[in-house]
Amino acid sequence: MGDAPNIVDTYRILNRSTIPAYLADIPAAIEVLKSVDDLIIEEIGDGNLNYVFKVTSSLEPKASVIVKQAVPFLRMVGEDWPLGRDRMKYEIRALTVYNDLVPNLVPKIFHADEAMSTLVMQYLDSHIILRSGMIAGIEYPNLSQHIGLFMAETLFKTSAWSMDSLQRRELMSKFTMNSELCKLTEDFIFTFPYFEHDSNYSNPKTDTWVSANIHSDYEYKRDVLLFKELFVSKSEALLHGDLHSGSLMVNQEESYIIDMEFAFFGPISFDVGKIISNFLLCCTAHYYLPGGSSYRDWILRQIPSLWENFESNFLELWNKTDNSAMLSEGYFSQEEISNFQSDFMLNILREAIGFAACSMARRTIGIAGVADIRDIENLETRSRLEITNLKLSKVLMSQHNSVTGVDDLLKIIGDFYSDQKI
Ligand code: ADP
Ligand code: SR1
Ligand code: MG
Repeated sequence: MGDAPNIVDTYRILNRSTIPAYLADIPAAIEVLKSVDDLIIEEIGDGNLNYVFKVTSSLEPKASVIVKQAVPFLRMVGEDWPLGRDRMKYEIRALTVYNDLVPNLVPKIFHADEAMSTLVMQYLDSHIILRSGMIAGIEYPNLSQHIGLFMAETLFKTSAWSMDSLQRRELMSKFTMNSELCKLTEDFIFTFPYFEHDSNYSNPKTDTWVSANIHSDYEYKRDVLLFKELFVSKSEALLHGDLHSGSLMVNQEESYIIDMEFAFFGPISFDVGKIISNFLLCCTAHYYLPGGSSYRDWILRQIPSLWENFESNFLELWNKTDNSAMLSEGYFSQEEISNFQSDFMLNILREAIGFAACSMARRTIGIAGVADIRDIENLETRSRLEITNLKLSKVLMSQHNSVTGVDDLLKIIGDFYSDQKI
């Protein structure tokens, strides 16, 4: 028998003292920072899972890079909740795919280190997290166009409608083991919020309503279970997997998508539904936040706009594709394909509405809330908005299958808000 391979685990948790030496060996980072002497290093992570450092040159105060590292636990809970570091492997792989497909919509990679679970990337210097911008009531003129384009390019081009069968299965194999993060989604979006669970959030004013109207509503919970099944079983395209307003960094001209560690092959509608739900959560919040009706109207206009941008770009890409795992020249006529496409897109919309309903419920009842609502100090006000979001979740869930287009969705939402005394 030969010697066992000498496998050395090089992983160590980085901190402000060790980052300069780590970056010293990374030419692309040195090119930005010029030197690793006297770096200004701040931990700026506000996410739920990882550590994110902004590293700035003392020679050029405008030159910064981001160092993002996964640690072997869930940041928002602490070391008591172990979580494998593999998530960074999938973030690196997905960001690499996105840099090929949509280079203007994602940060550039300077260094990707699976062994250290670390990504060194472009610092987005004039952008803020979309959630903060929306809480502040800022309108972004190009946002829905960028989100629609991002979803169309990434979801179509990693689907069987676009890719060759063998290449696609090879790409899928690089994401199938993102098991722990898929499990987090299965638990925290589709399971724990729908019964009494220790991890759930509690607002005494909301809890009674939840137990009478969510935990005791069999039909609603059955529909959630059907969406859980869809999430678990439909491997349609490479998803971002966590496309909410905390995963976009924006300014008036540009939008960047970050934080793709939940990437896996799942149902296209999951990404679409998640982003729609985050617009709705913020819309409800602006019944209390100062944006008022004019900002709520702006938010609601973004939903058809992002859908239409997604749909038109997705179909344009499809119509340029003759051969793929699913398509062969001569197989279907253009008219037949057009009919098929209409049904296909409608099905994505309906599924997206169901996923949006689940996402609204989990952000209200589950551990990981949204600042739009959870940062409201007055528990009574917060509860009113929470119950509004849960009622909207139920309306969306019960009506998702009757929708025949995005205008119907908008009407359901508009009618819902006008019936409420918020
Ligand atoms: P997590 O995986 O823990 O959710 P995120 O990827 O969402 O972490 O990053 C946390 C925060 O770090 C973001 O909300 C943002 O403020 C900041 N951040 C992340 N990536 C960048 C970047 N490329 N440029 C500037 N800031 C960033
Ligand atoms: C414990 S669940 C943490 C959540 O944060 C991420 O942003 C995902 O949405 C995940 O579900
Ligand atoms: Mg994250």
